[in-house]
Amino acid sequence: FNVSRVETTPFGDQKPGTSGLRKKVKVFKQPNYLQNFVQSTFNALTPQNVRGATLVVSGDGRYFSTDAIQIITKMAAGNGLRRVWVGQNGLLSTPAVSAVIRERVGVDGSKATGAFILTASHNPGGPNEDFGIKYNMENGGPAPEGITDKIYENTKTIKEYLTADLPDVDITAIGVTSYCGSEGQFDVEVFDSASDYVKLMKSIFDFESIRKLLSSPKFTFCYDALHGVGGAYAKRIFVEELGAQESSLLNCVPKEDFGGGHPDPNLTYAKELVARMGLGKSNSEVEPPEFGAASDGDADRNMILGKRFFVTPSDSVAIIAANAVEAIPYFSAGLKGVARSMPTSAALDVVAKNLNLKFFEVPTGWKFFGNLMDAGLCSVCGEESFGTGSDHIREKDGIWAVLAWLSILACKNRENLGGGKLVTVEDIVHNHWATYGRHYYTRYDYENVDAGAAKELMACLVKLQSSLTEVNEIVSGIQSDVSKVVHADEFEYKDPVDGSISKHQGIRYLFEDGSRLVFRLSGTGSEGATIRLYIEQYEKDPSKTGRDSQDALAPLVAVALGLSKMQEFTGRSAPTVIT
Ligand code: VG1
Ligand code: CO
Repeated sequence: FNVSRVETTPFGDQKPGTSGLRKKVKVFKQPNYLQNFVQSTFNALTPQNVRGATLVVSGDGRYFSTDAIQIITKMAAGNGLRRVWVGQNGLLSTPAVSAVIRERVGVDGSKATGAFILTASHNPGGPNEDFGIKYNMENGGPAPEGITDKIYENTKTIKEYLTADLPDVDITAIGVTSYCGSEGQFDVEVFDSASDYVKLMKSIFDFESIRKLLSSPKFTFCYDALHGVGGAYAKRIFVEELGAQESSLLNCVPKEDFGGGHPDPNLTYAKELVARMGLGKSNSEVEPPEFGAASDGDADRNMILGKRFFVTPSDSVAIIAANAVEAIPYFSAGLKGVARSMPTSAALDVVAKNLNLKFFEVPTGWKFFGNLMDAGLCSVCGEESFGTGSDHIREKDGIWAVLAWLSILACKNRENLGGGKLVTVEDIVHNHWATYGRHYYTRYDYENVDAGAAKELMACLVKLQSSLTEVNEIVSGIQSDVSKVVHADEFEYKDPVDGSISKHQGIRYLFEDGSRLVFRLSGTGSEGATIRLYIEQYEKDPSKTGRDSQDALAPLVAVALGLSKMQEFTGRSAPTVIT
């Protein structure tokens, strides 16, 4: 093949957000748009991670992925990479990509040094929806800010990109295709999307004990992939390895438009599962399953449900951490430490304190956990946004979280499967609250609001922080029975491993009784702005942990909406999504 240099001009809008570059498909389809970003990324890497290197390219299978894979493969050959690895049909979940970078050995003994993950995660897909791309590093984790900043700088000055005149590669058939260039050979290896990941899961969990749980007539199970890439793993793991019935899988055929849905595993968008679990409005006669779970488009997020019961993601990571050593063989030697993102509730903090574990609070986005894990400081971590994971890889991991919960259920029911009453998801959560107290928690998302108005709202909240007296006057004017604001700031993080500093990571109002209000602008949207409001209140008294969370939090919600003048700025009387 021949390599050519193609002239191009910069686009001004290629700044990666919380998790890569996410835009409408029509933006990505502009001539040279994807090429500019890919070349800017190659130019931001060290030469040994480009020339002669092995690159993984795959994603959640959304619309435009197959075109993107062809473009990137040709550019990889043009930039002197030695080989590209592609999951069959271009499918690899985000956690599977991380596992492949870390664990997979190619047919010729090669190892990958990075990946382009093609996904916009929980955002809808299709010709009029979102596409996304993100680069992951040698450790299997998202590129840190130092690299994403460099990529962005490069996109502002790019003049040319390199590409090779290869024919389109067949990504449907497993196997290696070799091409001969003037500077040497270039291979494309298409491999099974699931096997490396399945192997890793089997090395972490006790599949035999989960199999026993799933085969017990007392236990019923349901998993919804929302037509995302999780479906490519669900059948292999839950049905073939663990013996679940095929009828327990919902929407497990990956589709490039996610069946027209919003592949976000929450109570609003995972409608079918929510109804099946007895949480919807429909009063179905059928008894809901004991356990239900869903994952997002790229299968790194998870939602955990019990029968007519929702587990908040903040509680989920705390409960996994509290039970990991006993229930999951991978952790049997103990946890190195735990971490959560700033807006995630402090449920994990209480577990860390009780179990005397190292604890870290990082900004939103999985990239911040990677350094801690690489340094051996953190085993289990999570985010309130339905992200949970561990140091087995460097991404959050939806199916891992489901297997972690199944492990805990299997462990708690070891003696009960023959006779005795099943310990349910709800029991596990209630017992946890009884031991550690409960963090009432809710998140309000105002999606696609006017970007200017959102900025103004945030600026006002920052300005207000300079006078706590004024803040408390406003607070008591709205609601006399909430405690006082004792501290207000913008969250700033100093990475304990490399010393790097990330500023402006969310506006916090901290109350005397431990309650918190947090405001952030989303960094994953593709249109307008999304305001996220996080509300939390701690209740230690075990007789008071059973309230409805929206009721319990109503006073704080009123304070948050008043303090931020939410309706005045956004024109919205209600959020788009409440979690
Ligand atoms: C959101 C979540 C954040 C998560 C990120 C990527 O970011 O809040 O916790 O890490 O999505 O998840 P933001 O900036 O929109 O709040 V995924 O599954 O979209 O890769
Ligand atoms: Co995702």
